[in-house]
Amino acid sequence: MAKKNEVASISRRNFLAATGAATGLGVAAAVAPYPVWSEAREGGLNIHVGPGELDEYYGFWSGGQSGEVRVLGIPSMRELTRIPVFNYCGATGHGLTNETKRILGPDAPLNGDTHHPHPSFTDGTFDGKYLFINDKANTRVARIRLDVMKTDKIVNVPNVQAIHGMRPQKVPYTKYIFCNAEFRMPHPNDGSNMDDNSQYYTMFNAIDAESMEVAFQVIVDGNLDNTEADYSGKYAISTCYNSEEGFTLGETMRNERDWTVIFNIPRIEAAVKAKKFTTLGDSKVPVLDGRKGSKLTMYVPVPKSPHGINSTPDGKYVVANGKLSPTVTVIEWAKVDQWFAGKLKSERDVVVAEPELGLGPLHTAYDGRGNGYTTLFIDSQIAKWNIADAIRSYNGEKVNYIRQKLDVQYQPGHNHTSMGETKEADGKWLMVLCKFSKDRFLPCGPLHAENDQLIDISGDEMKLVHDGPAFAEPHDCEIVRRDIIKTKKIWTRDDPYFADTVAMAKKDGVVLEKDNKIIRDGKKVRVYMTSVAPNFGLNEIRVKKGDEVTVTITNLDQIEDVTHGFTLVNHGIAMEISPQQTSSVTFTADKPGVHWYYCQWFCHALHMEMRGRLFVEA
Ligand code: CUK
Ligand code: CUA
Repeated sequence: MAKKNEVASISRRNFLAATGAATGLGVAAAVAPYPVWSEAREGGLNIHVGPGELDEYYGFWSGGQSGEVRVLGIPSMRELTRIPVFNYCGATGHGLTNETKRILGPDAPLNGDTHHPHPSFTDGTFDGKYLFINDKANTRVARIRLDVMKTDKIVNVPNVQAIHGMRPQKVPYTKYIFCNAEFRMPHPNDGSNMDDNSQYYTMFNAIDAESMEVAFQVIVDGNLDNTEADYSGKYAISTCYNSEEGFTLGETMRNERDWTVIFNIPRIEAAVKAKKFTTLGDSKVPVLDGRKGSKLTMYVPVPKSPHGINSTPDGKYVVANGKLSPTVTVIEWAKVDQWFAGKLKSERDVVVAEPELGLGPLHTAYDGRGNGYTTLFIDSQIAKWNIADAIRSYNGEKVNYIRQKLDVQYQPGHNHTSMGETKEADGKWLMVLCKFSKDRFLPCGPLHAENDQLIDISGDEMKLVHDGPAFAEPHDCEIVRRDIIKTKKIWTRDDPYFADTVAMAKKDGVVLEKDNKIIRDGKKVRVYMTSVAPNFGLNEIRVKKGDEVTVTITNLDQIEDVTHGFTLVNHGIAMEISPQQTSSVTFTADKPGVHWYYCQWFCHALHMEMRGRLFVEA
């Protein structure tokens, strides 16, 4: 114990010396720009990130049924920010401002069910540009710009219901976001044939990551659960838990084997180019038939209702997790090449191992040292197993491929290792997202938090080091090295996020960076003003009852962290205006009288005085 303390105090002293140098001498900051988290600790990694220290990783968490994305520091598990995506956010005005309404589209529902946050890739690793996230509830996919951590595009996927599994292409770069529509539905879905199962199907979808338009859709047999991309850029692979094409629970559990379906992307692209596709309804998206017998797909039978699907960081294998079978199925990509080249007889010939791990395997993560870490939902455990040994065992050798089983609290779903979804898996941290937390936290009524558990996997043994409560089922997360993410400190004036608003001001002859003006255009009133702590450019706005009022505010402050806000009392109006940002909101002035507006972000000693009056004449 004494020895442990000594180690801790030495590393602390080193840390203090380092910060002292950084703050004392301006030049030192170039070498160590911020106090760094120190890795050393006897018998494992250090999870303590002290005041003023910065985490080593960004964690991107799905916000589950809240419809948002959360950003955490790892290993501290401090919540750094929340990124509103499909939800309404009362702090930033996401869902309310004109800039965010343009992104959400007309009549967008303000709920979402997010599961799978995934950063964009270049050459098999994260490039820090975008984060993508699905909305199962309303069949959407969103893109978040990581430089400002704002949602910048949302696409409604047509002709399908419930986008669930989602992964970006890893190689050569994220050209497509692959995403599964989970539920089969009748086609056309216009009420004409609701009972005829033979008219039901679902589709695999590819979204162009730059334009965020759907590039193609592929009809499949069965349904689609999770999906994954390979490390050659040629394939995507999805799990199907309903090969029975049943509607009830009993029906979907009948078969001992369901399957994974592999999509041959070059062949699909060639078919699209050769115009060998149809379209559905009003949609122009190319639709291809990838049902059994198609040259575009391959169906690999795997036991039973598989769920998660995860490529190994060495690029050689992909693992389908059995869920209702105690096994996971290891598929070798090189053999998939052979099958598509007509060199293998059976689809099962691509399977190179099927290790038995325990009850309810859902998802597998990797350490880059040849081991898999599989969540066992029913056993409430993580099984650490060796991939090479599992293959040996499948080939008849007597080897034990299980390395360790660790209890987790309780019922884990996804798990993720640091950088583990890339070729740069570094084998330091494992995050396990447990669905139940029961006795782990102070009770807060019947609805319990999830429990996100941090496990040190740097040594031979897994060590549980932290419990992290999380609201409304995150499902999934990503752990990204911090040097990959490069964020802006303040907005730049030419940012596309508010370019449409800037263009509208230009039409009104307004220079946003200096003008404070009210423009009347029939029953429409456009108010332009600046903000500089602690002042709005206008303290009075006069309009008439029934006017449609658009308030556009440009924050001229250039100092990092001086965000202003605009809240109009009793109107449900509030928005964020960060340094050098322009934000706008439109509402109807339907209540005669005086209504105060104020800055709701504490920005200055005179922040309370940053306010003005809206006069609505009867
Ligand atoms: S899913 Cu939830 S535990 Cu939506 Cu990726 Cu597996
Ligand atoms: Cu501006 Cu508070």
